[in-house]
Amino acid sequence: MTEKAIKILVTGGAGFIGAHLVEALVANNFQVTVVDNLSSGKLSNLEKVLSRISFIEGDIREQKLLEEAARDCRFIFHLAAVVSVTKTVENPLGSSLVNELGTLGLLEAARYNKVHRVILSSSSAVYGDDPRIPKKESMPPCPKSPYAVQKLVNEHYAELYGELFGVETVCLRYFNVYGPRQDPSSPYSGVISIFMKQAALNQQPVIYGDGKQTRDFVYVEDVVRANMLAAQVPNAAGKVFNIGTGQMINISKLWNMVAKLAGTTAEPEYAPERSGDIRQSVADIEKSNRILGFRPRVELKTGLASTYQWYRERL
Ligand code: UD2
Repeated sequence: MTEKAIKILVTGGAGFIGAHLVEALVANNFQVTVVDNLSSGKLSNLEKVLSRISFIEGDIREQKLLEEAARDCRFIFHLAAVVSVTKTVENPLGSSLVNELGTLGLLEAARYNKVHRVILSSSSAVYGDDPRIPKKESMPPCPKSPYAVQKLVNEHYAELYGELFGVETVCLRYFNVYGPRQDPSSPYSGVISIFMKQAALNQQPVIYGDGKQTRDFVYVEDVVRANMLAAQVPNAAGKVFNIGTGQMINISKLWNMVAKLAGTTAEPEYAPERSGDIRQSVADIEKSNRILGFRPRVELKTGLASTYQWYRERL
């Protein structure tokens, strides 16, 4: 992707993942428009590229705004969403207006503007608590939260827009994404961002449950590359892909790695397991490897080190 002046719309471009993607697109000389209502994203995430993009502070529930923002765009990367599972449980209707109807509006804007391809951010949440691992795209979805239902509905709409209207779509099911700029401020923030903050401040972390639950942590730069591949690879259209590393680590071991990096001896406090917590999660990345050519490049140790450096400079 090195052509000049191709127009690209990124919704949620001021968010943690979105801003990394925008930086990569700008570095490749694309003409980028960002739509973000700054409800969870921050303008400071875009500070390095703000003078080189068009930034629209706006909401994906505004159809006219989407239709204008998508004008002449060849690609749309759709990352805007209510990203907190808890918030969608507290407010299923309100979150659905953003996560479901907002996405439908975006697909309409893509259809209306004859956008070549839309890349949608989905989630491993669609697998729910099916205990089988690794998670394969062919497994029946088992959504256990409004968030997961909303993401799954989007996947269905995406496929349908390809079939009915010829709008190419690709859905990426992210596993646990981490890296610089992830906001550690809520208890439901990504565990790595929380551990980083606690380690840097020499605070005691809380581990929910026995710490033996596992996750597949994927570095944000690898997620950005997955998005770029999803835009480029011809036969990715109409498909859903897991984006993880295929490796899992348990939460106690994760804390040990972070503590070692930070040189802290703080011992975790163990608290009761969170309700609805999934025991084991790891992606099967055979399909994304085979079709997208996706191979995660950043090992956990390396990704944690660069993430920790970022937090240490800021805390
Ligand atoms: C991830 C996604 C969520 C959804 C879900 C689908 C993130 C941030 N969240 O939730 O959006 O897609 O997967 O299954 O990627 N933990 C601790 N101590 C802490 C914080 C967390 O022990 O201070 C544990 C937590 O109980 C869980 C694990 O760490 O077992 C990971 O927690 P998380 O909130 O980072 O992500 P997860 O997998 O629950």
